[in-house]
Amino acid sequence: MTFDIQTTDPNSKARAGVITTDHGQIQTPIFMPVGTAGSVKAVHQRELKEDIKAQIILGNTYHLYLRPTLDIIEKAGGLHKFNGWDKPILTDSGGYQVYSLAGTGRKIKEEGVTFKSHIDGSTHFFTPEGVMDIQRTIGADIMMAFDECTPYPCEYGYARESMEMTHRWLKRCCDHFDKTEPKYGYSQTLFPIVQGSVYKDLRVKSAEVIASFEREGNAIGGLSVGEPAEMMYEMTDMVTDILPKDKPRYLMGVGTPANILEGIALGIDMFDCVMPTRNARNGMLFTTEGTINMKNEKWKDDFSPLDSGLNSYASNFYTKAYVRHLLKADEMLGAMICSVHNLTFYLWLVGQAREQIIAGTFKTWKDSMVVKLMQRL
Ligand code: PRF
Repeated sequence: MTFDIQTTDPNSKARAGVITTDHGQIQTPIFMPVGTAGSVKAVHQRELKEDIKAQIILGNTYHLYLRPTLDIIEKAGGLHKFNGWDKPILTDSGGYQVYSLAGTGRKIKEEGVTFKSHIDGSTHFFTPEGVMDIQRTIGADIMMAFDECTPYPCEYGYARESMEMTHRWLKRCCDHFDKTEPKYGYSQTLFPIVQGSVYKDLRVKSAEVIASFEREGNAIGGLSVGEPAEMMYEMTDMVTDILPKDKPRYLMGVGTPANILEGIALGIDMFDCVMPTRNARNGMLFTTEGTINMKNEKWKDDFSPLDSGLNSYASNFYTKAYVRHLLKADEMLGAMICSVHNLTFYLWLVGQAREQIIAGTFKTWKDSMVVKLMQRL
C-alpha cells in the first residue's frame, strides 16, 4: 500500500491524497460504507460501485468469523471473491464488536478476550495473533490491530491500563502479521489504533507509541462512544499533531456529516460509520439541505425528489411522498432507496471536501456546510 498526498489545505490540517492498494486506488478523504457481515445492508454491489461510487468498504472480523465462518470464506477464495466486491476492503479487528455485541460473559485478560456469540451463545476466544490469522483468511486489504475500545465515561486508571494492554497487543499483532503471509496473492497491510479515552496525557502517549511502530497507516479509536463532540475534536486534534503526516489516518466509527467535515479539517483521511445505512432503515435521510425524518406526516404529499442537490438515481428518481409511503408500509424498497441515497450523500460529501481542499477553499466551505448540514428539515 502507498499513500500520496496531493494537496494540503493552508487554513486547516485537511489533506487530499491517494491510497493505492492491490485492489485499486482510494481518493482521500474517504468515507467507507460498513458491510459488517460481508454485505452493505440493503445495497447491491453494483449500486455501491456505480451509484454510490464507494471506493472501499468495511467488513467485520467478529461477524464473519461467527458466520459464515472462516472455512467458507477461505473456500470462496477470500471475502472479495465471496461477495463480489473487487475494490479494497478493510476489516475491523473485533476489538470493538466483542465489547458492543458480546456483552455478557465477556472476559478480558492479557492473553485475549473470551466472549459469547450474539448469535447462539457459544463461547469463543480472540487473541491478537488469532485476529491477525482471521483477517489474513478474510483477505482484507487493510487489517486492524486488536484493541480494547474503552466506554465513555471511563475512569483514568482503567483507561491507562487498557491503553497499555492495547499497546502490548499491538506488538503481538505486528510480530504475528510480519511473520505470516497473505493467502490470496495480493498484499495486506496492518493499521494500529490509538486509544486513551478522553485523557490528554493518555492520548499523547498512545499516539507516540502508535507512531513508533511505523506502520503504513494509523487509526484513532475509542472516540464517538458518547462523549461530547467538542471532546472528540480536541482528542483528534492532539493525536493528528503526533501521528505521521505522510500516512493515512483513520477515525473509527465517525460519524455525522458535520463530524466528518470537522474530522477532515483536523487531518483525518478515512471514516466509517453505520449511521448512513442504519438511520436510512429508520427513515432518516441526510441531504444537501439538512436532515429529514422521512416518516414525518409533512412529506405525505410532497412529490419533489428526495434530494435534487445530488446527481444520482435514488436521490432524483423517487419522491419524498413515495418513499414515506414505502417506509410506513414496511416495504423493503423503502430501506433500500434510503440506504443508497444516504451513502450516495456521504460519498458526495467527502468528494466535495476533496475538491475544496484541492481548490484551496476547504475551510470556508466547511464552516458554512457544517451549519447547513446540522439543520433539520
Ligand atoms: N476500535 C475498533 N473499532 C472501532 C472503534 C475502536 O475503538 C470505534 C470507536 N468509535 C469504532 N470502531 N477496533
